[in-house]
Amino acid sequence: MVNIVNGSETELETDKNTLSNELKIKAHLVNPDFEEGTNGLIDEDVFDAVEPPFDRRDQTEQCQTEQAGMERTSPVPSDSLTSTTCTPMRASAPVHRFNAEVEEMVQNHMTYSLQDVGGDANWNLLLEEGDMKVYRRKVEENGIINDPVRATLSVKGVTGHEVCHYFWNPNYRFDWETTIDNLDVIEALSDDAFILHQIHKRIWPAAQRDILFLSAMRKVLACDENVPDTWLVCNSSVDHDKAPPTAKCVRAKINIAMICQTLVSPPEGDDAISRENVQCKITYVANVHPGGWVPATICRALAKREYPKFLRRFTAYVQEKTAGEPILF
Ligand code: B8X
Repeated sequence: MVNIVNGSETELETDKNTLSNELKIKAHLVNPDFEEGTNGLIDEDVFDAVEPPFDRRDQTEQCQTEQAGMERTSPVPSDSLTSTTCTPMRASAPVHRFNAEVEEMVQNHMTYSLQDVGGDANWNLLLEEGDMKVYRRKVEENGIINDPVRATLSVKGVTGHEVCHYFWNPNYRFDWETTIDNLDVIEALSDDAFILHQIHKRIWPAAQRDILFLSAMRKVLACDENVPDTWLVCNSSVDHDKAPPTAKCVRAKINIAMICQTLVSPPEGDDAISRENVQCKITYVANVHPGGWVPATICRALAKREYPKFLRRFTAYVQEKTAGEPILF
């Protein structure tokens, strides 16, 4: 298990063998968006317009992974839309104890998450920027906001395999993820699945959140030669004895997928395929249950601001990392 804190660089040793490729996870530099004492992600005017802060914890309070009682949780249910997408099972896959859950999640995302929600009155278009569209469906359960978010966008010059590689591999997390304080690799399940613990930066006035999740990358072969293969990463909450919930963080629950299909336009004449001929069609779906009450206005303002910001930053990062590199299909 690796505990990543600011300023240190560590190598990952796992309970099983050392990972096939060593992971040196760089420390997260302090991010100017999160100067201590400011209200972080939400503008003052948004905050002033909502209920008085309901959580008066000291803003300097950090949450640590401490031994505490385990509680059984299950992943936040994925959004249920019907689809006729072909979903062949994977040809061969490293087997681990969560394999069945991963296969079920992959099937669900391939069946439901790729459906276009643009014409669905239940989904509100939050933002349209170029070809990026971010939709949200309003869901409130027992007074707690649990809005599914769905985004579609195309990224020029990169493949679905490359997008999933940089999204899944924790080695790169601090390069593009600006909303986390801490990242632990709890267990390496196989060469395409980890269990990770992330402590997210506090979103004042809400209590600090952490998430414990299975992160698995998969390639789903298309069953029709006219349909591209799909690469996807599923991040879904699990329990693990080594990272029980603590009193100092509210444990949010996630069911998130980055689903990618590579589109290739034929190169001129006999030219080899270059990055000018490829683009990645992304469908990003996020179900985040905050784990406890957060003012609806804060939750919704946060999602409206943070998901587009994350998608812009992350996709630009992949373009930058792959520029000039051989194409990974
Ligand atoms: C989002 C929110 C909160 C997350 C977790 C979150 C966690 C994205 C995971 O796509 S990811 O799997 C990338 C790995 O980090 C992932 C977002 C707070 C709940 C009260 C906790 C909500 C605040 C929203 C948000 N925050 C950051 C980025 C996007 C959206």
